[in-house]
Amino acid sequence: MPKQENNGKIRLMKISMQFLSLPNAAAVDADVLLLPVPHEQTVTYKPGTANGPEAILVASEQLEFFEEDMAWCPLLHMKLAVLPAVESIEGEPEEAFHRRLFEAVEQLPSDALLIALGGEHSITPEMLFARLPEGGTVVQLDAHADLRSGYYGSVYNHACPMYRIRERGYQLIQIGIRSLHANEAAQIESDDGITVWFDRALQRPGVWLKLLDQLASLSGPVWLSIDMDGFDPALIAGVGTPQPGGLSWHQGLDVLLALTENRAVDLRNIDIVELAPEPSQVSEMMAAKLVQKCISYWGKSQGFDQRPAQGSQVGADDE
Ligand SMILES: [Mn+2]
Repeated sequence: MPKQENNGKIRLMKISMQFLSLPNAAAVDADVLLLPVPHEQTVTYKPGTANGPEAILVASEQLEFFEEDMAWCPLLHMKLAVLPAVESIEGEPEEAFHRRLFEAVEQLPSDALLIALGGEHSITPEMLFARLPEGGTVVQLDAHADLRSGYYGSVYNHACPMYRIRERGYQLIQIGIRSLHANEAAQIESDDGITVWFDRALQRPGVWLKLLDQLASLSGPVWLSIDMDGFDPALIAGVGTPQPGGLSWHQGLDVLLALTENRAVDLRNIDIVELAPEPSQVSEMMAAKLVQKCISYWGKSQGFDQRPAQGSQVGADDE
C-alpha cells in the first residue's frame, strides 16, 4: 500500500478509489482518467492538500449521475478509471518524485481526458511536459501567479510551476490573479507569452467578456490548470493559501465552457489542485462537482452523448 510522510503523519490512500462509486474501467478502455496525486511537500500556509484527492472521490459519492447543464448522464456513455495514486515515498528526493510523476503520466493513453487531482500545484509541470511535449497553451485559474524561479530553495515549490512552464515555452493565460511578487509582476509585464487577467479587473463585465473572447479564439492543445484558490474563498475555504476576491462558481464554469465549446481547442488535460479538505466538506464537494462538470462538458463536446450507452454507469443502482 502506498504511504506518504505528511508533516510527520503517515497516511494511507486507499488502493482502490472510485468516482461516483462506479466501478473502474481498465485504463486502456477509459474515456476519462482520474489521476490522484496527493503530493504535499512545500506547504507554506495551511496543510492538507495531500488529503485532497481522496476527499474529492469520497464527496463524489454524493453527486447525481445526471449533469443538469448538459442534461445527460455522462458516465452512461463514457468509461472512467480512477488510476492508482502517484505518491511520494518517504525520504524520496523531490526531483525523483517529479521524474516518477512524468513517467507515470507519459505512459497513459493519450486520447482520453486526463483529470489530475492534487495535491499541490507543483505537480503540473511534469504532467504537462509528459502529455504535451510539442507545446501548447496553459490556461491557469489561480489567485497566485506561481511565477517564482525558486522558493524556499526549491524550483519544485508550489509557488514556481508557471515559471517552469514558461521556461519551456508554453503560452500562459492566467485568470483571477490577486497575489504576486514584484518580480512576478515584472515578468508578466515583459513576457509576451503571458496574458494575465487580474481578479479585480475581471469584476468589470466588459473585461470578463474580453477574456471569454480570448478563450474562444484559442487553438491547438490546451492544458487547463485549476488551482482551487482561484475561486472566492467564501465558496471554498479549503485551500492551502486563500486570498480574498476570486472567481464565482459560474465564472469558473464559463471558462470551462468557453474551452470545450471551442472546436479549434484540444482540451484533453485538466488538473484540479490545492484543495485542502475542511470540516464543512463544502470545499471538497465543490471540487468533486467541478470534476463532474469537466467530464460532462468535454464529453458532450466530443459527441459521447451520441454513442451507445456502454459507459461505467451501466448496471449501477440509480435510485
Ligand atoms: Mn497555484
